[in-house]
Parts: sequence; structure tokens; C-alpha cells
Amino acid sequence: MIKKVLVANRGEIAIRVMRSCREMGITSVAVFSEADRAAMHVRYADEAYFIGPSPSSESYLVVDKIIDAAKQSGVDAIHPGYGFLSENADFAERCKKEGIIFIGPSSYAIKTMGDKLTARKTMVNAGVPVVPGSDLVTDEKDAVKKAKEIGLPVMVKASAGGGGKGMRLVNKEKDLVSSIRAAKSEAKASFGDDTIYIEKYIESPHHIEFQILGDHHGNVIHLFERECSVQRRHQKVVEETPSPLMNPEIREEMGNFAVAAAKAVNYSGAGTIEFIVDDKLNYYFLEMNTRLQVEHPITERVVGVDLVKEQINIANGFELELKQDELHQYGHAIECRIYAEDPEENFMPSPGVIRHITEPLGLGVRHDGYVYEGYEIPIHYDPMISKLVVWAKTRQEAIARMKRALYAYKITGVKTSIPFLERIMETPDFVKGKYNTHFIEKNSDFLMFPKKHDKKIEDVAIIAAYIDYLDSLEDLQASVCAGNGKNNWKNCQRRLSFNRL
Ligand code: MV4
Repeated sequence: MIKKVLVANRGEIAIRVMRSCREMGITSVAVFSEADRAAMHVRYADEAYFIGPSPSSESYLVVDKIIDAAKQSGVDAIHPGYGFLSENADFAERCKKEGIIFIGPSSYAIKTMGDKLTARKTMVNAGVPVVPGSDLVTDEKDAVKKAKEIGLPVMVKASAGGGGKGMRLVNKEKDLVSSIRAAKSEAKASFGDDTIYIEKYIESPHHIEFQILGDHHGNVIHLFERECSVQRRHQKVVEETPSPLMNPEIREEMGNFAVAAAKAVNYSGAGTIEFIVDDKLNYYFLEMNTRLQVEHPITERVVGVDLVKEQINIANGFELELKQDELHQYGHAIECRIYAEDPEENFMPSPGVIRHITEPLGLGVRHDGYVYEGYEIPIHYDPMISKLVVWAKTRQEAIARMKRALYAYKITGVKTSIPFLERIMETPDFVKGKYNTHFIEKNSDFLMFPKKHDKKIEDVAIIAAYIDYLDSLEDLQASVCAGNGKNNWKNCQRRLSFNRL
């Protein structure tokens, strides 16, 4: 039985995992780098171990340091979160060798799905539809021949790539040879593996993924889809479930294929099958993510499960208690990823000290974050501050609720993507649910130029409201302190509020 878990991660996901641990009576252990000495995940954990310098290559990514901390703290299991070591087959293998449970799939499943060409072949054998395309291409002549058979335009992809890395679109026959050559050398330089393959280019696709869970007894279920087409440079920005594109028939078909895909690699744990879907609802397997994903909370809300709890139960060897026919999607959930980035300056990262934060609350709102007032967002890691997740009975109400929550969400000290997200919620194509992966490009005029005038008025309103708030605090504290002869509280507070503004 897992009684103590080391969370090999930081930020909101480390806290997310520890919350489920606490509910399950499991002790949690944090690891932290130099930059994360004062981080919230360290405060939240029952124990914490220092693992080295700020760059993740010298801390969160060093297998030996994580294993050392796990041994010192005497944990039964390691949860990798997402990113970092979560999809590292060698790490999963090492855990096993050390007698520590890796809360995730087998190293075999990670490896098979991590190599995109092997994943593709495995899916073909399992009868899961893949994008029309090639097996591995041996040389340039072979590549040109295959590309012509498939028909232009094509995507040239690195087998070791994924998530948009090492991809190249080829529109014209005359560009084929140079693109293939470039793709190969780029793949060699980035991944140390120049294996490439070719796929037909799917125009204006949707990115729709299915959440799956598999146990160690051969049971696999799916927890329906997430629509993730609102992306910018292969970074997801907004996700929702159910997908506005989907209908019950296609959902069932794709869900069954997602289960078949997972079964093909004896999958255990939580995973995601990524599909690319065209406007005519033709769908094709793209990749499998062998980890818990950033956007998992929208599924949790609409299906009514705690995915981390399921992961831990599966890692314990328990049989899945959830049954496919008992699972339903109830209502609608949307997630906005809040980044410390400046949308008015081409999304430049905006690290710095959080001077003030007011988190949105209220009916149907979940806010998974980790920053607090006075906390400095380090430059060393992903600039995502938090995930704002809303739920409502209908999509329209969920959008209204998201707008309300974004409006209430105040952060000063760093620039954030909140104004950009507010614009997305008002973009007609989004409101209608008629969007694909080109959404942000297509609506860039609407999205990228917030009205400076309105913004100024809003800033003044925020500051005025904040002064009001501080004044009321002072009054309250002054009255509490009244009767206590020498109080210079008021002056103290005045200086404090001045500093904060
Ligand atoms: C494609 C494609 C069109 N045709 N493959 C991007 C991320 C990686 N998972 C695969 N990606 C794509 N593969 C074929 N054959 C278009 C994309 C793509 C994309 C996919 C999902 C979400 C956003 C995207 C943005 C640009 C391109």
C-alpha cells in the first residue's frame, strides 16, 4: 500500500497531486531547487528535500537526485506530474529497479508511444485510424516517391519529435528534397535521431484528445474528450469539454479507438490519446501522452472523477472501480491557462514578484495555482501561473462564468495573459464553438489589439477598489486595536499599502 509519495515536480501540479494524497491519507514529500526555496509546493508538503541549483537540468531533471531524495525520505512511490521526468522511460525503469513505485505506465508503454513512428505502427496493427502516410523513409529518393504517392501537401515529421517539435509542412514538389534534408538534420541535432516519416497534411484540423485510464488487470476505460484546438505555437491556451464539434456517434467510435490504442501497449495509469480531426469529422490518431496532462481538471469536473486518486489506486494494483457504462459527461467545463506573459508584447515571459493577487472564487470555479503575494516567479521554469477552470450546465453559461472569473482575477507585479483570455471568451468564432487549430491566427486582429482606452479606465477602477479595500482593512484593524494605549498600527498600515501600490 502506498503510504508516502514523493512528487517529482513543482508549481501547481505538485500541489494538485499533494491535495489528493492528503485526502487519501498519504504523506507527501516535495523536492525543490534553489529558486524554489520559498515555493508553495514546499510549504504544502509534509516533508521537503533540496535537490540543487535552479536550472531544471541540474535539479528536477536529475534522476539520481530524485532517487536519492526518495530513498532518504523512504517513500513508497514517486508521482512525476507532467513535463520534467514524466515521460522518461529510463526514469520509470530506474524507479522499478530501486523498488519504488512509479505512478505512471510501464517504461515499455512510455518508450513505444514516445517514438512516434513506432506508435504509428502499433496503432495500425491495433486497427486505430492513423493519418495516411509512410513508414520510415530510408533516403531522399524514397521520401520523394512516398510523398508523391500520399499527395501534397505533406507533413514531414521526426519520429523522436512530438508536440509540434521537428515538423515541417511541404506544399510544393520542388521543396520536397530540401525540406526532407532539413528535417533530417534538425531531428539529428535536436533528438540525436534522424528517423523521419511523412503524413498527408490535414488542413484546418481540430485537436481532440481522449482521457483514458488503464489498470494492471487489463481494464481500460475512456473518460471522453477534450477539445484543445485553441493553441498558440503548439502551446494550449484554452481547453473545453465536451468538444463543440463532437456528436454522440463519433464520440463513441473515437472513445473505443482510444481504449484499443491503450490496450495495444498494455497501458496502466492515466493517459491521453491525441486525435487530429478535420471539418468532415474524419479522425486520425496523432500521438499518445503517457502522463497526467495540464488540462486534466476539465475532465475531472465533467465526468466526476479525481484522476490523481485513480492514478494512485492503479499504482497500488487495485482494479478500476469505474465502469465505462456508468461514466457520463455532465455539463460543460472550460480551462484557461494563465501565463506570466505580456500579450501586448508578443507574449514575452514576464517573471517577477507578485505584488497582489485576488483569486476568483464562487459557484463552479476551480483555481489550481501556486503563487502568493510576495512570491517571485522564477525565470527558470514554465511561465504558467495557474489554471482557471469553470463548470456550468451549458457551454454558454460556462463561457459567462469564465468571463466573470477572469474579470474577478486580479494580479499585479507581473503581466499576465488574462486580458487575452477575456478577448478569446468574446471572440464570435469561440462563442459559436466554430473554431479549429487556426483560431488564434485567424482572429489575431480581434485578439491582439486590446483597446488601450478601456484598459486604462479598468486599471484606475482596480486601483480605486484596492485603495478602498485597504482603507476598510485599516478601519477594521484600528477598531480592533482601539483601547490598546500606544498603537501606531495605522501609520504602519499606511506605509504598507503605499508600498504595495
Ligand atoms: C499534423 C497537422 C496536420 N497534418 N499532422 C502539431 C502538434 C503535433 N501533435 C502534431 N501537429 C500537427 N500534426 C498532419 N498530418 C497539424 C498539426 C498541427 C497542430 C495539431 C494539433 C494542435 C495544433 C496544431 C497546430 C499546428 C499544426
